[in-house]
Amino acid sequence: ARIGVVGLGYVGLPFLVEKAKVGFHVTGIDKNQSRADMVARGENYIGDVHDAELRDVVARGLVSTTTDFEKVAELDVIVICVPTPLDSNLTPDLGFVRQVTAEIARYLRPGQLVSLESTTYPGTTEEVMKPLLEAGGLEAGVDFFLAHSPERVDPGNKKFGTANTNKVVGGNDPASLEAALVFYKSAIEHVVPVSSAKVAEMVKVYENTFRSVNIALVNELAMLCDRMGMNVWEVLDAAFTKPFGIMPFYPGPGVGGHCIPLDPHYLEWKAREYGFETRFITLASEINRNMPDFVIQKVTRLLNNDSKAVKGSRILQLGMAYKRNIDDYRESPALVVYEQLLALGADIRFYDPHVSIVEEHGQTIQGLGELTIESLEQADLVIITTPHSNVDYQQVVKHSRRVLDTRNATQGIVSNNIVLL
Ligand code: SAJ
Repeated sequence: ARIGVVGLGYVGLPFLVEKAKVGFHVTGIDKNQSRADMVARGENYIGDVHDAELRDVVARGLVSTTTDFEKVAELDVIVICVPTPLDSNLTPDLGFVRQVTAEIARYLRPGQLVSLESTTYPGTTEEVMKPLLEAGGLEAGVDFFLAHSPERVDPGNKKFGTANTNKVVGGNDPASLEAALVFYKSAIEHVVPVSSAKVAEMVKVYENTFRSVNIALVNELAMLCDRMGMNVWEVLDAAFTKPFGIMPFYPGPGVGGHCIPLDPHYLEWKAREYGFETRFITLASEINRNMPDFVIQKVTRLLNNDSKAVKGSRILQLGMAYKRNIDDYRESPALVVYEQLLALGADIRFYDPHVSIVEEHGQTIQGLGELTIESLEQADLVIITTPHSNVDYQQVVKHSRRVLDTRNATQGIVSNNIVLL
């Protein structure tokens, strides 16, 4: 079968490599010419993809790329992995999904399978994709197959990748489900069929809502423990010794990435269409979005204790990526903390072993090229916002006047100049 993957990002490119690795010819379709060219040259730009694996499948002639949708006519399966952002008032923006689906519809032919992997509200495949794809007269489930299978990529996860993460699959109809199951089983160890595309869509937004709500719960606990003069990390470490009925979540400076802060609002929005006001989603988002402010409050208190104002204080921030051991700083709370301290007049610099430069709001923020003892000693305050594994926190604590650790990255290091979130 000839496979097409639309969207060569952190979901599409790993998927392309996994399918090519098991021998399929895969066509990567992306509107970004430079991405299409890089993939065609076997040049990787996604952290979770092994450079050598991409080079190998390209060298074996199993990969081609294009920015042009007319190649769709030559394919048997087309998988859509384009972003589903929110617009300014937390309303779903299916612009990319609609755009690529309309393009696919122009070249759709009998026998093809189209599968949407982007995270979206329950009903998208049936209410948005299907009409667009049937516009040319072909009928879903009869002339072509239509399915939804949510991506479960966890960027930076070394244990679970595309091939060994259970994959939920829902079809527009039984024939479509059957076709999708055959396709997904060809490169994924365990596939989980469900009764409709809508169920598959709901599964995914529930998964992300589950995370957002539980992260917000520990964030609220962190703020309460701060007020009560208790160590939330000690409370949580002890709570997670319970061998059943609980799972570890930890507080932090906020929730980043383009999934957890955003995807739950797709469900909130769709629920309103049914006259149902969800409450956890809004509440969790508010608490998580408030965490950078909470960090700023703690910074202000710490400097105040040393009779220093934020304005003019030298602050070194360790971590800009939205979570450990990756280079992605989209929606990163660390960036919010940095920008707020800068706005308060702090003399702030950042070091992140995975992020050397930040391009945001048309501005460029240059990070320190290396973490020197001098940069630690010069700082009035060092803030840890992303707990990357490849930073020597012993050295950080040893050479810093004071450390505000928002991620418990310094766990196990005994020192009286560490303050935890
Ligand atoms: N975070 C906390 N405390 C926690 C867990 C996470 O503050 O206990 C923060 C992280 O630092 C990060 C944000 O929340 O800023 C999101 O972290 P995440 O662990 O949910 O990771 P993502 O968003 O990169 O990927 C998640 C996937 N992660 C896991 O399941 C562990 C998974 O939910 C989805 O496959 C993916 O979103 C997606 O694409 O939807």
